[in-house]
Amino acid sequence: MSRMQASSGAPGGRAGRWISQAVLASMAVALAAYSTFTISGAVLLAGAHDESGTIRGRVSLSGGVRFAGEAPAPQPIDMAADDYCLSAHEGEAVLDSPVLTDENGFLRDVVVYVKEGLADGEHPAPEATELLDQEGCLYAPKALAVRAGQTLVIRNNDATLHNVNVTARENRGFNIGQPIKGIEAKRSFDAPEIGIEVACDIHGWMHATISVFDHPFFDVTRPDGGFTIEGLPAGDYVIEAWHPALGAAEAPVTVSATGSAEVELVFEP
Ligand SMILES: [Cu+2]
Repeated sequence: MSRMQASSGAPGGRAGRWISQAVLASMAVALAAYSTFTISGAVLLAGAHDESGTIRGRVSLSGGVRFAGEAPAPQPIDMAADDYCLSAHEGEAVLDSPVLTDENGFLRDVVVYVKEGLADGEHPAPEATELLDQEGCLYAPKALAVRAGQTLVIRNNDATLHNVNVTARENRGFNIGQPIKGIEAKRSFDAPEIGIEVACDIHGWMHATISVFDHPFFDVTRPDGGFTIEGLPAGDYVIEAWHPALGAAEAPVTVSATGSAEVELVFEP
């Protein structure tokens, strides 16, 4: 864990603060719900539950709904350097910003993960692959999270040349050219690392990050800033939110088995 802690706050390095934590669904609520239709009792009740808790939350800039437009306004990307990229977005402006929020200040593309409190244990990488796509001369997603050892497919879905220049600190970086539409490369990362940088040297606006975890307890925020981390044993944890331009913010969370803890993480510009 120490390696992850050391690397997580490094780029940007600014600490945020946590605002509130409320444990919502308690055992009492769950039991009350079951009592209305449970006749045969304990067996049904035990079988109906997955004995693990969930952390749900949102990540925002300056406190979500109290947001007053602190994020820089997204600017149009100038794709004039490549006719293919221009034609891929004919008639539309492609807007981008290092910090993307919705109208209420909730942040997308933030990596949220359990930083402290997990019991020691092996979590073998899943068979399922993850995809980093290049389409319309943009990365999709801009923030990707994978498991250590998991196969990452990197695909060029454009009829133009991209190169994929990956700069890592704890893992081996690489730089590959992908000249043909539909071409795929497979790679994996061995060590946990937050915020591995991905860039295309041909199209200077193309940037993404890959974060690598040796456990499954992480998520990347949706456009509404929301995230969900499921399957946690009951216990006390520290979760951290990391964003390449904003740094890290953390919060303590208590999770009850079969319960759901609600957290809001806030970055202050
Ligand atoms: Cu490119």
